[in-house]
Amino acid sequence: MSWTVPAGEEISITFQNNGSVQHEWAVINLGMDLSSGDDFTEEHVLWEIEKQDPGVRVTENFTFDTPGVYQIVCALEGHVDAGMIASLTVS
Ligand SMILES: [Cu+2]
Repeated sequence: MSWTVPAGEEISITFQNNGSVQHEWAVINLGMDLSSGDDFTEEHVLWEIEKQDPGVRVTENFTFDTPGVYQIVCALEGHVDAGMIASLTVS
């Protein structure tokens, strides 16, 4: 999955957890891409919608100042390795 958003403009991101366990939506800093969940530390995170319970829908706003391709992950244990990894292009 991938998304594209403009740099320098506040955007709204709506996160809805349709799963049966908690999930999150974390934006990884440019140049710090993860290859597996084992690599993850909080220092990797530029910004995140923190973990949410099943059925929860939240909307938060954020402004990406720097163009680039950002990795998006759910960094809960085992979730990156289960395929919860995506990309967000800021242009
Ligand atoms: Cu997850």
